[in-house]
Amino acid sequence: GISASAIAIDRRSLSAALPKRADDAHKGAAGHVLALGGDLGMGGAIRLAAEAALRCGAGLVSVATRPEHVGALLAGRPECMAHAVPEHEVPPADLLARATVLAIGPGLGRGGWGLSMLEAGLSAGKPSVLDADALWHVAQGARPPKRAVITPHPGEAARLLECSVEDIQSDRFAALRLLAERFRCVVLLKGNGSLIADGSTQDPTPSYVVDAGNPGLAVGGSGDVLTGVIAALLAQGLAPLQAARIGALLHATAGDVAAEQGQRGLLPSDLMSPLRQLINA
Ligand code: NPW
Ligand code: AMP
Ligand code: MG
Repeated sequence: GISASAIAIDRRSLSAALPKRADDAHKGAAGHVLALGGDLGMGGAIRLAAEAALRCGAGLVSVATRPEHVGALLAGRPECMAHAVPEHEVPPADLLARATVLAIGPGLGRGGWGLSMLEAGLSAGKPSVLDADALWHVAQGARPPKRAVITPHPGEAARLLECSVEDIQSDRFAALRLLAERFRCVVLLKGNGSLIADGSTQDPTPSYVVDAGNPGLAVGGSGDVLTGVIAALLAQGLAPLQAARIGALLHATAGDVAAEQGQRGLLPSDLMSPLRQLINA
């Protein structure tokens, strides 16, 4: 079961979260993140996730998205590999097979294109981060795979538990516990004081509260960056609970660094440079 109190984690937990890179490291050793999402009108969300994965040290990052978004994605971030997935198609099996980790959901959309992208991703059986519209489809009955991290904001948590946002926010620990019990995976309940718990084990496990972050992070695209951060940590070998804990802490702390220039007007893109500094600290 999940305990009712939580262990507070702050930026001191970041030091040595990741081992130093071996001198003879190569890109294949740092994992391959495949990000699935970016339906029409939301191509930026999947680009933010992909870029965050690169800035957090993933060796390779591929994106499968709408054909309409491939040009802009590559123009803005040529380090990504981009694969066009037209309507009524799914990412090719060999692309899914090559990935170490999947990040599914940023800008995925709630239509058939997004659902079949999600189903193809789930069938790959890889460690996965499910966020945003992937969680919309989970609320409709899709099941998170083994070794999944789900990252609902309070609105998504309410949809997953079929209750109101007020119900979630009035007892966030209870919501965390219910999500962990229902979905049997690692849950990160986002917000002011993000909470993390592991529902994949029956053993008593502590939950964690992130003692960092600020309301400057309340801006579209912020959560999409977090998805990429956690995926990069999974790709570099952290277990799902560790990846969620360290990822949430990195993201919130990067938000605090970025907010030194003001909370209003903070852009999710501003998190990239602090993320890089903090993950190497
Ligand atoms: P309200 O009504 O605003 O008060 P959705 P989404 C509630 C993509 N994006 N505390 C909120 O409440 C995402 O990746 C693309 C309390 C509302 O009811 C997704 O794929 C961007 N309530 C897609 O858009 C940038 C909260 O939840 C509902 C809450 C939809 O994602 C933006 C909203 O949630 C965006 O990331 C909180 N902290 N947070 C891009 N540049 O391409 C939310 N709510 O309906 O799941 O919509 O989060 O905008
Ligand atoms: P999303 O709603 O998916 O874009 O995710 C928003 C991200 O910003 C999550 O990581 C939240 O924890 C963070 N965030 C949003 N509002 C706040 C706040 N008031 N204080 C701290 N973190 C926040
Ligand atoms: Mg989001």
